[in-house]
Formats: sequence, structure tokens, C-alpha cells
Amino acid sequence: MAGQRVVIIGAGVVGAALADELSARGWDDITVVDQGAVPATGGSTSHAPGLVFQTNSSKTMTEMARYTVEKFMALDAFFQVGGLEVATTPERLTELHRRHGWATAWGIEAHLLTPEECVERHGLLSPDRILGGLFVPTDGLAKAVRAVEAQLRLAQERGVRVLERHEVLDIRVEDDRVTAVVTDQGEIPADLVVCCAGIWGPKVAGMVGMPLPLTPLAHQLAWTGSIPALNGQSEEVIRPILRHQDADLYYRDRFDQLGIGYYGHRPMPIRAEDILSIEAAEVMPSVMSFTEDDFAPAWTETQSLLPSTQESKIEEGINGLFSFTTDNLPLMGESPQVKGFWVAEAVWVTHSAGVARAMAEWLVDGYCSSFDLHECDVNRFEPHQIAPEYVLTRDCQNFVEVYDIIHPLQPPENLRPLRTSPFHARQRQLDAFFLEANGWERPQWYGANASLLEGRDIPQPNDWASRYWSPIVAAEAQASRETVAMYDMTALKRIEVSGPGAAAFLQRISTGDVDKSVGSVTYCLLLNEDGGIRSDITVARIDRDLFQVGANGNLDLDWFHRHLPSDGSVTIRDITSGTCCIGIWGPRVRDVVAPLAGPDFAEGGFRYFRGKRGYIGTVPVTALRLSYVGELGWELYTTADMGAKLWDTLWEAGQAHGLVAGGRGAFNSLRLEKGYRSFGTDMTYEHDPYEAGLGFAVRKDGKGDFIGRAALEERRAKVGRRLTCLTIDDPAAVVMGKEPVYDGDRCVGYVTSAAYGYTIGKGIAYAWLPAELSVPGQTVHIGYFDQRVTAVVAEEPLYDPAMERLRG
Ligand code: FAD
Ligand code: THG
Repeated sequence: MAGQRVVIIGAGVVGAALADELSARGWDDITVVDQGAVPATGGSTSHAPGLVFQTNSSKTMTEMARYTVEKFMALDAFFQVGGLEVATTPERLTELHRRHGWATAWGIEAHLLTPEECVERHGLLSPDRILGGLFVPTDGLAKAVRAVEAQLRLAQERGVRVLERHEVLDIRVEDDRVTAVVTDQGEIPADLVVCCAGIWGPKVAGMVGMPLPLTPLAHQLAWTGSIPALNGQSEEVIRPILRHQDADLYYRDRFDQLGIGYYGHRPMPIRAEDILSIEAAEVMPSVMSFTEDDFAPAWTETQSLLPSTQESKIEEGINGLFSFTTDNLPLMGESPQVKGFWVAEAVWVTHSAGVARAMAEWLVDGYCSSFDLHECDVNRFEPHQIAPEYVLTRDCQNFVEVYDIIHPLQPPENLRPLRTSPFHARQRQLDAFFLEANGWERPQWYGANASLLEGRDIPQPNDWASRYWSPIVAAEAQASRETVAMYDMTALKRIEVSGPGAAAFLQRISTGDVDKSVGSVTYCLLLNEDGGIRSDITVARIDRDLFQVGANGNLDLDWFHRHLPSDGSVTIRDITSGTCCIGIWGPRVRDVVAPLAGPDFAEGGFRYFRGKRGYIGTVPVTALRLSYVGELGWELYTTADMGAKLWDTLWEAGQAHGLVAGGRGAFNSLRLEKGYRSFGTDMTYEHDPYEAGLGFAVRKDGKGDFIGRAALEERRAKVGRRLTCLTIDDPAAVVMGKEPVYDGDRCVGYVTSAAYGYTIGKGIAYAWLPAELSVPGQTVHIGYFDQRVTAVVAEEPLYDPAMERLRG
């Protein structure tokens, strides 16, 4: 199959892997250019020590690492010596259990070891220093430059041109499309350009005006002289690669020496534009001179953890540059502005072949079927998240926290508050405890609601689950079911779709039939071509040619942009920031709202899943009658300027009816009781509507073709796994998500989201399980740190299955 004319910029481990993956899929007009000499070009790959620890909290990253390991093994560019992470503190030992859970959940064999077993694996370790370890037998050491060579050779055998010592100076763009790459040795015509320029990425992307949110940071890597205890070791690597995260350190063998990597020093960022040229650099552009003082604590600690290093000394070291991002995930995909300009950036050696495979599938097929890429898409960011100051600050912070133990709810500390809803001042008056979501300050609970605790007997979760938690969360959840509560929904992404082509556009991009009467609201899905779920959305028809879409994030906006008809008949606008939303729900909601809003909002005046414009007192609102928490009520939208007035109006009217403000903790518990899925957590690109329990949101009849439709038939016929509702009896055994689920000793799936259900009085965990185990009554066990939590498959939804509450 002939492909398009592709130019890959960069022959590091990412560019080389992409040349191989793309040519292996039959594309036959590919040129790789690099300013350096192949295979050690002077980029990060040239000096990477190559440690590959596959375990990651992200399923996608773990799977990409596994693919890289398998490929490098086949290329003879990998020492599969295993990976060992040791704990020197009780907190780390606990964390290793959590990491063991991730590895197991994502299908990587992993074992927890006693200190003695650690020393058996890695004889240099001081047994007195360690409390235990996590061992992954398939981890090991990548020979990154050898992998570059091998993959480029395969590519060249298929006709790929490799042009070394060609510096890219510019990229030609005509009519918002790339046409050529300009090098210091001439111009190369191109339909597609893929930027695999590593730390130079921002500079290259800048050539087409694309901001690329990554920061090159220096990281210290040192080598000891020969260590007498290693006795002239003749093989390059025999011991497992080693991590000592409590002190920000890692280690690898090199014959009778050790390589030591250190993250404990101050962040040393550099601008991509300021990286030295090949000519000007002393060693190579990605290598800065070693700052010995910064390394001193690392050496002291090393001599304690690995006492035989006392017989040696540090002989050489570098401050080597590689890329950090604001969420520690790579940047993949096409520029939103310039067609044909793609990036594969901020990628470790560890994930390189997996990323390249994903890119190749994406370029050739239009989507990636091997990995769920929603976390990696370069278009995932909100506008403020690509501001240079944001990028620099968060990237440096991520360097500092590389090996830290981070709770899943832990918010970033710096640059806050970033985005505040119009209700922020009111929320502070109510002593809100804020977490951050996409930059938005969002109350998790309100301290002022402590009075609600009176007379309630609220179970205490385990230590880990009780961080960023308060019993008030429970009280707010119960009050929402008893009286009425208001929730700040401003962070929900809102997209306005308008114009004469709007209805047809939404019919084509979604699984729903949205071409219904004005006032209709439709819950439906966005699918990829392969039938995988991209998002779940609500579409409200405000007017004949005006729709308001409740979405999940910037990727939805980007997806809409990419599918706009070229005739100008549809306009889309992100209205999130200019508007705000209060969800007000509960059995007494009509008592609060109807007197303010009139008969339309009284009983019989406003049907479930309908939307109307109206007024709450003086505030013009768009009201949608739906509820993610499963109670009677509305989402009320207004412009930002009227937000505080909306809050105050509802608040005052609500006092007589027991109105409370509710936070995100309660919200999450309530939505799980109701069985409402959350995109990105419960289902992702890899899941189809049927296995996710969302088949009801697909309308196959009465509307025309839509993206993903063709693939659905086949997927429906072979549902092998199901998103399954589990309940947990032990009230302390609240889990957090991403834990492995066992049937006997066999890991059969993993938890997506979890919370305690304060109405049903049980713990709830949603989990992906094989269809044959997804049967009510089936008992399974969730691996939670060093425990096994008993859970039972339940009929869902757990709360109000007859929809009596919602329909009012
Ligand atoms: P690079 O290897 O930098 O390749 C980019 C290429 O683009 C370069 O060859 C460059 O010459 C070329 N280029 C740039 N601009 C232009 C232009 N204008 N014209 C032409 N060519 C251009 N990762 C791990 O997985 N495990 C580890 O143990 C590990 N340890 C590390 C230790 C250190 C000290 C450092 C610095 C990094 C480490 N990393 C590790 C990270 C890893 O090295 C990088 O993430 C990875 O090598 C990046 O590969 P790349 O192909 O994207 O970039
Ligand atoms: N409100 C609005 N838009 C949203 C959300 C929201 N978009 C993103 C996300 N949240 C979408 N998730 C859901 C999940 C479930 C429901 C609504 C949005 C829901 N489902 C009902 C059910 O499953 O019974 C109704 C389904 C139907 O009638 O088709 O209400 O919170 N605006």
C-alpha cells in the first residue's frame, strides 16, 4: 500500500521506531531527517541509560512499555534482567503494594519481595536499609542506540531514506497544510510531517506556529569507577535495574561499574531554543556539564544503600536533558491548526516502540486500535495549560515529584487558584475544601456543612481512602437524597453548536438522534471509527439551529473542530468559561425553584430530559432537567456575570427547605449509586458501548450514518468483557480505582471508579470483568495494598432502578 509522503524529523528512539512501524504497514515514501549523525545523533537517546520499568498508574503507558520490551527483545536490544524497586520507609513499602496492584491489573507479572529476597536479586544492597521490594521479571535495560540502529535498518530495507546531518530550518505551510520540510541541504516535499525531535520539539513545532507544552530539564546521571566487589564483571548487565525512590535514585550495571541516576536535585530547565548546536556543544547538545555539588547527596546515599560502592568513586557524570510535561504523559497527535503536522513528543525510551506503533496506526488507519490514546493526545489541554508559565512551573514541579507518592486526589499546589467559578467567594464563605479539575477550583465538601453530621452515623474509610475525605461528604450525599442540594457544575465542558448545518453535524458525529423537537435533551456517545467510545455527551436542542453540548473536555472540542463541514454551515464555540452552572437536585427541589421560576418549573410543567429557557428571579437561565446524581431537579446555566446572583437567589429561597451546598465527593458517590459512567475512568477509547453498558445510548434507526456505526455490529456480537457493578460490605474497605480484581488467584480485571454509597450503605466499585464473571451474585476479590477485599457483582443501578426519584 502506498502511503503519503512522510518526513519524520528526528532519528532518536522515537523517530526510528516510527520509521519502522510506518514502513512495516506498507507506506513507501518516508524520509527520516536528523541534524546529527545516525545512530547516536546527540539527542536524549544517545546517552539514555535505558532503564525500562513498565509499571505505571496509566494502563496505556504500561501497555506501551510492554510492547517496547517485546519489540526490543526481538531486536536483540534488551537485557531482560528484571526491575527491582526497593522501599526504605513504611510509606514506600505500602506504595510498592499499590504499584504491584497496577502491574497486576495491567497484565504485568510482579512480585513483592522480602529484604532478603531483594538482596538475593541484587547483591550490592544493604539488607539493613530496606524493608522490601517490588520485582518485575520482564523489566530490564534497553540498549537505546542499538534499538535505533536496528529499527532504522529495518526501515531502510523497506525503502525509507535516512538523511543524517540535515538540520530542519523551517516547515512550509500552504492553506493550513504542510507541504515541505526545509533543511540546510534543501527542501523535501511532504504531505505529512511527524515531529520526533525530543527536547527540540517546541522549536520545531514553533516552525508551524504550534505551541508544544513540554520543558527540557536536566537530570543527573553518573558512573562509578570499577567496584572491587564486582570483581571485573565481564557481562554488561547481570543484576536487575534498581530504583530507590525514597531518595530519588536509580541504578544499573555496566560491567564492574554502576550507573546512578538522580532526580533529587533542583530543577534545571532550559528553553528548547537555547539548546546548544552540535558544533557548539562540548559532548553533544543534550548533555550539559555535570554539576558535582548537586550530586553530593546522591553519592552519600548510594554508599549507604550499596555499601560496596564505598570502595569506588564517581568517575564521570552528565546533566542530561529530556522532556517533562504537565501531566507526565506524552504528546501525540496532529496540530489543531496545521493539517499534516503531527507530533510524537515527550516519550521515554521505555514507551518508544509503543508510541510509534500507536502513531503508525493512527496515521495509516485514522485511529489507533492497539492503545487507548485519550491521555496522550496533544490536544487534551485547556488554553491556560499551554501558557509558557504554566508549562514551566508544572513541568519543574513534576521533576521534583518524579518519585513521590501521590494520592489519586492530590491537587497541585502551585499556580492556584487558576480558574474560579462565579460561586467561588460564596464557596469560600462556606469553608469549601477545594480540589482542582482542569484548572477549576472545585469544592470537594463544605466545612460549613459539619452541622449536618449531627445524628448521622458515618463509617470511617481506611487511611488511604480517608485522605481528601471528610465525613461531611457523607452528610452532603445523604442530604441530597433527603432534601435538596446545589452543586457547582461550572467545570463541565460546554460547547455551543449552531447554524443551519448543526443538527446534521451532530447526527453524524454522535450515536444519538438529536434531530428532535426544540427542547429535547439527548444523552449519547462520540465514537471512533472502530466503535470505541471517545466521549459521552448530552445534546440539548435550545433552538432549531442551536444546540448546547455537555461534554468531557478539550478533546471533544478538538474532535468537533476536525469534523466541521467545510461549507461554513456549522459554528462551534466553547462557552464554558463565559457561563456557569448550578445543578440543583433533591426531593424538595420544586419547593425552592418553582416560586422563583414560575409554573414551568412546577409539577407537570417540565419533563425529564427536556430543556427550556427561563428565569430564576432576575437571572436568565437555560434549564436542563437531568441529573447525574439521580434526583429530581435541573442543571441551571447562566452567563458568568449573573452567576453569583443565581447562587444567592437559590440559596436564600432554599433556606426554608433545607437546601445545602454539595461537593464533588458527594457527587461522585451519588453518581455511582445511580450507575452513571464517567468517561476516561470507567470507559475509554478501547471500550465499545455494549461492553460499557451504554448500548441504550446508540440509536441505529431513524437517523443516518454516524462515525463508528459500521464497526458496531461486529463488536456487539462479541462482547467478552463488561463494565460491572460490585458492592463491598466492609465499610472501611473503600477502594480508589485501578486495583486488580481476582477470581481466586487469577487477576481477571480491574477497578475503574469507586466510592462508598451513603444511601445504600455499601461500598461501590465499578470494574471491567470477563462477561462470564459479570453475573449478579458472583464473588470476586479486589487487591487493595496488601489486602484482598471481598466484593460481589450486583444488579445495577443500585439506587432507584425504577427511576421514580428522577421522574418525580
Ligand atoms: P531524541 O533522542 O532527542 O531524538 C530527537 C532527535 O531529533 C535528535 O536526534 C535530534 O538531533 C533531532 N532533531 C531535533 N531538532 C532537529 C532539527 N531541527 N533538524 C533535524 N533534526 C533535529 N528514558 C527511559 O525510558 N529510561 C531511562 O532510564 C532514561 N534515562 C534517562 C537518563 C538521562 C540522563 C536522560 C537525559 C534521559 C533519560 N531517559 C530515559 C529519557 C529518554 O532518553 C528520552 O525520553 C528519549 O530518548 C527521547 O527520545 P526521542 O527520540 O524523542 O528524542
Ligand atoms: N450533564 C450534562 N452533560 C454532561 C454530563 C452531565 N456531559 C458529560 C457527562 N456528564 C455525561 N454523562 C452522563 C451520564 C449519564 C446521564 C447524563 C450524563 C444520564 N443518564 C440517564 C440514564 O442513564 O438513565 C438518562 C439516559 C437517557 O435518558 O438517555 O442522565 O452531568 N449536561
